[in-house]
Amino acid sequence: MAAPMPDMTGEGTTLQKLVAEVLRRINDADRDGASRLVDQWAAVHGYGDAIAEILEPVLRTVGDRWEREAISLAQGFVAGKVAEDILNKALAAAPKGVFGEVKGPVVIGNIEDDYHSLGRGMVGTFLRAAGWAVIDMGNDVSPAEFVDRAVETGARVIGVSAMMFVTARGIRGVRDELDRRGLSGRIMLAVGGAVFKVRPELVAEVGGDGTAGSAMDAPVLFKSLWERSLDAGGEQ
Ligand code: B12
Repeated sequence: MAAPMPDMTGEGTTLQKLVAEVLRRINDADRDGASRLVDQWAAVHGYGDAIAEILEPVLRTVGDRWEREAISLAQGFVAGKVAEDILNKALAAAPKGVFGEVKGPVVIGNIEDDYHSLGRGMVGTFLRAAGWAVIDMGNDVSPAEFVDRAVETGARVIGVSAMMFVTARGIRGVRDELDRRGLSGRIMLAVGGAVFKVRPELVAEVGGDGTAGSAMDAPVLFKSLWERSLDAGGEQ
C-alpha cells in the first residue's frame, strides 16, 4: 500500500523535514512515494526549485551515506531512480532545459570493457536537465568511437565514465586518439566514476581535462570545459 502523504503545507513544516521524509522513503525503497512528495512541492514551487532545494540535498546525503557504506546498493539505486523521475519531469516541464537554452552537444559513455552504467546514466540525466544535448553512447565504447562521434556531431566535450581501475586506464586511449588527430584542446576530455574519487591522480594519468565527483557537479564541469574549448579557438 502507498505511504500516506504527510501535510507539507502546515505551519512549522520545513524543507529539512521534507528532505528527511524523502530520504526515509528512499530507505524504504518507496520510489513512487518519494517522487510524489517532490511532485507535490514542485506543483507549488516549480521543478527548478525542487531540484535545488530537495533533490540536491537528498542526493548529497545519499552520496555521503554511500561513501560511508551506510546504505545498500538497492537504496542507492532507488535514489538514482527518484532523481531520474524528477529530472525527467523537470525536462518535460521545460524542454529547453530547466536552467536555460539548449547547449552542446556533448558525448558521454563508458570506456571499453566497462559496463557500470548507473553513474553515467545519472550524469546524462543531470546534463540534460541543465540544458545540454547529450549523446549517450552506452557501455563498452572504444576511444576511436568516442572521438568519431564527437567529430561527427561537433561536440566539444567527451565525458568518459569508468568504475574499475583496469578500465579507467583505457581512457588514456581517448587522449591518445585526440592527440593523434590534433583535436586536444578543441575537444575536451571529462572523466569520472568512483575509481577517480579513490585515486584522484588517475585523472592526470589518463589525460583527463577535468572530473567531477557526482552527477550533480557534472553540468558545471562540462560548462567550464566547453568554454575552455572555445577559448582554445578553432572550428570543431
Ligand atoms: C553496481 C556495481 C556493479 C553492477 C553494475 C550495474 C550497472 N548497470 O551499472 C554489475 C553487477 C554489472 C557490476 C559488475 C562488475 N563489477 Co562492479 N560494482 C558495482 C558497485 C557495487 C556500485 C557501482 C555504482 O553503480 N555506483 C553508484 C553510481 C551512481 O556511482 P558512480 O558510478 O561512482 O557514479 C557517480 C560519480 O562517480 C560520477 N560519475 C560517474 N561517471 C562519470 C563520468 C563523468 C565524465 C563525470 C564527470 C562524473 C561521473 O557521477 C555519478 C553519479 O553521481 C561497485 C562498488 C562501489 N562501491 O563502487 C562495484 C565495483 C565498481 N565493481 C567491481 C568489479 C570488480 C566488477 C566486476 C569485474 C565483477 C565480476 N567479477 O564480474 C564486474 C565487471 C563488469 C564490467 N566489465 O564493467 C569493483 C571494481 C574494482 C576496481 N576498483 O577496479 C567494485 C569497486 C567492487 C569492489 N569493491 O570490488 N558491478
